[in-house]
Amino acid sequence: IFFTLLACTIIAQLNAQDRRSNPIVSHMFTADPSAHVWDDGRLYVYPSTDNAPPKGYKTMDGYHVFSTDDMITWKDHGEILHSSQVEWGRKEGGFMWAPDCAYKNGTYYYYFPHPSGTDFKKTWKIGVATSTKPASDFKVQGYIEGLESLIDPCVFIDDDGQAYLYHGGPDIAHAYKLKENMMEIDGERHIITGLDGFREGLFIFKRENLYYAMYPDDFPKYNKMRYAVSDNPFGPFECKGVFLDHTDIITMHGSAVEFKDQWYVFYHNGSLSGGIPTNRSICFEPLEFNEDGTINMVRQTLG
Ligand code: FUB
Repeated sequence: IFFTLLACTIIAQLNAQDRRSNPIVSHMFTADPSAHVWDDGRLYVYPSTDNAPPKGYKTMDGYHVFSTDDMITWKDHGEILHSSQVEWGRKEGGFMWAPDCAYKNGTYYYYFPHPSGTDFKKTWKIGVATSTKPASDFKVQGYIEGLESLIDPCVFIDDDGQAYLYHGGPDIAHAYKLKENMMEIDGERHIITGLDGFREGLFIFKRENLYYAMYPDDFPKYNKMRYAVSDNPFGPFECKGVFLDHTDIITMHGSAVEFKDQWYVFYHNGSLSGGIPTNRSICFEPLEFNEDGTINMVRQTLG
């Protein structure tokens, strides 16, 4: 009986792995996945939305949220924010690029890059919307004052409760402490060093007292995902190299999270559109760490 039960358990686990498939969203185009596990025990992914062709990065106009409790079945919570709701945003809309979400003291803080003027290169702001729920009822509160015009926010909260804001791209990353209100920077700017070949899309996580910075590099034509480590959230970081090879499109952007005792990396590719760079799709793979904290090369799966 014991061996029969063991065999059934192993087969059930293998089936669960077989039933997971990439990309995880197939009814629309999604990109830049930022994954988090909240207190309700579900894993939430906050991506950006790509439009159907021939539209491009300029017309990315709203955000959906997806969640799961088994890494197999994904729920689309619908659109949670649209550029038309951003009063301070550029009047032409669009440019709702890679977001992130953080949770503190009963509030979910949703951070999104968006330009405030027609000259999108010089007017990027990091907007903040808040809600008491992880996937609905977000209201835009404004933007974080005092930042340079950079994209791709990431908010990391350390074990002591201190929140850090990172943003960056192209080619430079800045970091700040955030005040308790999660909407104002606290203290001086730190330029993050050691991110060899940094392009954009910085994501910070912590595992066993080591801070990991994962980021798309500037590898020509097709960006790859590299990582760097530090014992301080402001760095300096030490680059450890590529752990996720390039996909079929130029951009790379993602996140890493632990869920039910397994680490995962989220990223995007062009598998649903046949490699159209502005019609991306979010995927995930298991992430394996070695005893010394290094990350094994990730095997990308499709279908
Ligand atoms: O999705 C729009 C932009 O493309 C993101 O902000 C970048 O990280 C890149 O993925």
